[in-house]
Amino acid sequence: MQNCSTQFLSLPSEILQHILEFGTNLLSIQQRSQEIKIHIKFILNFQSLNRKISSMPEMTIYFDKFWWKVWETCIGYNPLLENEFSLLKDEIVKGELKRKVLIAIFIKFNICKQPWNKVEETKIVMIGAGGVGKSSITINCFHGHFIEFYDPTTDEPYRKLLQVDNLPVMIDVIDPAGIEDYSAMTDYYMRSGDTFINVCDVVDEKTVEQSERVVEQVIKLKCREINYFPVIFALNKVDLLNDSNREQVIEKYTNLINSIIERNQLKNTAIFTSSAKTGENTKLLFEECVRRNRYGSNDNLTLLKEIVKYDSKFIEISKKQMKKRMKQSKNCLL
Ligand SMILES: Nc1nc2c(ncn2[C@@H]2O[C@H](COP(=O)(O)OP(=O)(O)OP(=O)(O)O)[C@@H](O)[C@H]2O)c(=O)[nH]1
Ligand SMILES: [Mg+2]
Repeated sequence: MQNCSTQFLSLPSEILQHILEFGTNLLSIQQRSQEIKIHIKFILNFQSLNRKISSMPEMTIYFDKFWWKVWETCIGYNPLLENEFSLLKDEIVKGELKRKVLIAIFIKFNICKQPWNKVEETKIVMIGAGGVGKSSITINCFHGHFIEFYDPTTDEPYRKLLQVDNLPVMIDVIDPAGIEDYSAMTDYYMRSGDTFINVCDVVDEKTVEQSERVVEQVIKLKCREINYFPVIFALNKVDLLNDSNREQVIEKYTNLINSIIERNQLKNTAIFTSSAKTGENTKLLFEECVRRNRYGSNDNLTLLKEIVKYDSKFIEISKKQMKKRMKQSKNCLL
């Protein structure tokens, strides 16, 4: 039997090109949805027309790699859930990876009505006490300037197309009033938000403590089994700290926030310093929301689990039915 690399090299050059291009040029391919479709169609046709080559053990390794890449690119793989994904991957590689990936693509893009070329969207809700700088951070990111005077907000929406890691994403930012003025509308925004920027004021310790109340409210409203929705903490107004105490204050508040994260079992969080006045990290906060939302959602893991569970059952039933039919046809006297 030929070894793996010889097998690989003996593949027709078109198929080699499709496998290699798909694997090496992921980012740009993600932006060109039409090309993914072409790669998938090509490999799919090749596998069904050249069953003999495709079913060689060495070849199935390459094709499994290809189909897993399709999964990661089109459906979504969360590096934070690496262990759970690799367990499932082992399970589905044994039972027709291609079939399961195609089912997932079908469900995701046909049933969920999310076309390939739809621009990704993330809804971000600014949360925190009044006067901590929620509006200032948003204005700084959206318009690039800073407003000195304080004008308490009444629910402001913002919408902007960003490029995060070379991929376009439409962000919708809701900037409600501070926790002191929360209303039924704020509950509505919190429920519908994908990601939260929880802002604290580094010159006002009580706002760091208050941020836990906001977290508790979000948890209550989201009502998830696991608190996987991203919460990005912003230690804002760091421009007001002087060099002598900056490190100390930041460390103290980071510890406080870490204990809030632990107590409330938040699973997808990050802590950043920020300043709406100097622009420090304001854009990064929104970008991190997109990244966390993009890679951190465990919906895809749930989808994969369901497919593994139900498709394996379905395959078992069809095999039994097939055996029964074969038996019946053997008994047939015609
Ligand atoms: N020095 C400094 N001042 C800031 C910063 N961010 C906000 N401020 C000031 O803090 C005050 C309150 O800022 P806002 O952005 O209105 O605060 P908010 O959280 O939106 O307040 P509410 O809408 O009432 O909940 C304003 O006077 C801002 O100029 C910052 O990073 N540095
Ligand atoms: Mg505001």
